[in-house]
Parts: sequence; C-alpha cells; structure tokens
Amino acid sequence: GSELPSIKEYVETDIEQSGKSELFGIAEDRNVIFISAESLQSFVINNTVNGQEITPFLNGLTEDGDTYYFENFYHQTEQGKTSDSEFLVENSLYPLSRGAVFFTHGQNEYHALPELLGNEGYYSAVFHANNKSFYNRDQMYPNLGFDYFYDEDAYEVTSTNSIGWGLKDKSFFEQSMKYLQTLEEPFYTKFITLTNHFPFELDEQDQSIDRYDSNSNTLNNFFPTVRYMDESIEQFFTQLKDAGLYENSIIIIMGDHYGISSNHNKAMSQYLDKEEITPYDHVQLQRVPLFVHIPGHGEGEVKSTIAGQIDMKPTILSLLGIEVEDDIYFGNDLFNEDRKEYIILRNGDFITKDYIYTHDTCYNFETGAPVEESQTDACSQLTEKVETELGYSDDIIYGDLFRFVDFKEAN
Ligand code: GP9
Ligand code: MN
Repeated sequence: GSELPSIKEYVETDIEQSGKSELFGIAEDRNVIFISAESLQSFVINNTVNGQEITPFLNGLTEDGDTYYFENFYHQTEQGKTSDSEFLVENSLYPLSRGAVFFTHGQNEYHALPELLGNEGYYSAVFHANNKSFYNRDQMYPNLGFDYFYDEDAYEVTSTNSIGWGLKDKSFFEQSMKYLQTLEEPFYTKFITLTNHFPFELDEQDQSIDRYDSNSNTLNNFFPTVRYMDESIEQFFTQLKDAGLYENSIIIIMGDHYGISSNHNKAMSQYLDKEEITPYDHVQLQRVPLFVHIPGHGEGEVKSTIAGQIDMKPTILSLLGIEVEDDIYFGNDLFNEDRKEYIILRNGDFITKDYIYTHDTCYNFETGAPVEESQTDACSQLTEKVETELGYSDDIIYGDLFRFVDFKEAN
C-alpha cells in the first residue's frame, strides 16, 4: 500500500470540503429509500413524445417544494452498467474502465455506505427481482455491509406479471411493501427497477403513451417503458404514504446509466431535432436524473450544480447528519457550496460549469461550440488531475488498499 499516503493527502486537500452544508442533518434518523431507475436519462424529463408528456410524475417532482432536482447530474459507469452505478453510490470510488468491479474485486475491503450507516444503527436492504448471483450481488452486497437482499426468490413471478428481464416494476414495488413494512427503522433501502431495460419490451395494456416513430425500435420502445416506470414510482409513493413510511423517510431517485447508446444517434438526432449528435451532445446525453425528495422540507428547487454518482455517498451521509472522519472517497456533498468543480466520466472525459472535455476537444458548456485553441488551457489544466484521480481510485481497487487503512468507526 505504498500509494496510500499520497492518496490520503490528495483526498484531504483536493476532495474534502470545508464546513457543512445547510442541509447537514436535515434527514437525521429518517429512513432512506433509494430508487435506482433503470436506464433513465435526463432528456426525457420535462419533455414530450408525439405531443404527450413522458414522465408526468417525475416532471411534477421537478417543481415540487419537497424535492431537489439535479439537471446536470452525470452517470459515471462503464461496462459494469447497473453494478457500476451501485459501486459509485455506495463507495464514492470510480468503477473500473474494464469489466465489472462487482465481479473482479468483489472480495476487496470497502468502507461503504451500508456499513457506515450500520454503525449508526441503520438496517440496510436491497430489493431487486433478479437472480441473486447476477453481477455477483450475493457476494458483493454483504461485503458492502448490506444486511439483506430481497432477490428474485422473494417475489412471486408469473407469466402475467413479468416481461423482458422479469418482474414488472409495478408488481415489484407492490410486492416489496410487505417486506419494507417489517424492517426495523431507521433503514437504508435500495430498490432497483427492471422494466425499463433494453430492449424495452412492454405489454400492450401497460403502454400509456405511443411509441416514437424512427428507424430505431430501441428508441421508439423506450418512451412507453419510461412512462411505465414513472407510473410505478408514482404508485410506490402512494404505497409508502398508505403504509405510514413516507413522512419519516427521504426518497432518492437516480438514473443508473444511459438506456439509448450511440448506435441510435440518427434516431436520437431526429427526436432531439438536431442535425447530428456531436461529441458534446453525446456527453450531455450521459446526464441521468437525480431527485432528492425530503417530505415536509418545502425548500426544494432545480439545481444546476455539475454533479455525478460519485457524490451520492457524501451527500446521503450529510443529509443524515453523519460525519465520517478520515474516510477515503472522491465525491462531494452536493449541497455544500465548497465543491470540486468537475465531474469525471470513466473514459476520462470531464465536465465543469464552463467546459466539457471529450475527444481531445474542449467545448463550451453552454453552447457546445469547440473552444478556441488559444483558450484551451481551461481544459488542459484539468486533464492531468483527472488522470491522477482516476488512477488513485484504481490503485485502491487493484491493490485492495483499504486492507491497510485503520478507519476510525464513529461512536
Ligand atoms: C440486472 C439489472 C440490469 O440485475 O440490474 O443490469 P444492466 O444490464 O442495466 O447492467
Ligand atoms: Mn441498469
């Protein structure tokens, strides 16, 4: 672990934020209900298809006083897709540039959110109606400190309540309620949806809006399944209220990664009414929605902060009023003004409030125009830092460096 001292110093000087956010402790002792929304991308939010709203419920949340909506929140996943997004959220470390870290380094020592919350008296569980060994979750979850995994076997899956990858989201949330109601509070729970997954199959009777019309069936099918997920989340909010679990919880909804790959750029440019999808547009399409819903809060707003999945662990800890000393992580509390000014994608691209760097080109964040050669310093100043940061995160994973860290436990 010879890199550890430099990594610690980097985290202390370049990552750690000074002071606390105004929202520190706002959700102290509340339950956390985290919804990992499969393939949900930001371009559908407050948008229409064939003149119809795609996500009426989530659109309502963007205007809701109890909700913060982050419009510039990026997924940072690679080949491990959903599992990479889980890894980012729980650890505030980057996934690997190849393979799924859930598989390749599932036995490592981590200092993950479920474990830290466990130290504070939280019970933690994951709800996901897929085979428990998919992505090595049955090994990885206990290692991250999750107390229980309600996998496919916890659900009644029939030919009528399933499609595509398995149990339909509406039935998934409905069947989860009986378990959720038995959990000891406070709890940290993660619900991973499944219906809005490539190739976006949906039964006719579950389609509330029409398919799109383009040369890509993938994009065409995407909109009705996104709407189905929107409805299933709305229904879940109602179920939480009916069960008396809503008021004393915070609900976080986050898209896990893109659903529409660049193979569908032609159809995507048609939908977005653009001549072509530029490398800049491609990066902007990596935005996934993040909603932080705090019942009774009343001060929610739309946030344009440049943010990413790496930020979830410190943000959740701060909302719950939990301080962890000498932790090692690469994200920031999204509600703290003192923030890192960049978000790094796993391929080395990065985003700041002024620039987007991709394909060796520095683009203006607002206009998408390539920045003039004379001004590209703005981006090149960060390229080295970006490599350092990704490298440190990789060092931790490849070297299993947390074996050598004596994390002080709270309490
Ligand atoms: C599998 C589900 C989907 O359990 O999380 O995984 P993905 O294909 O999106 O990575
Ligand atoms: Mn996924």
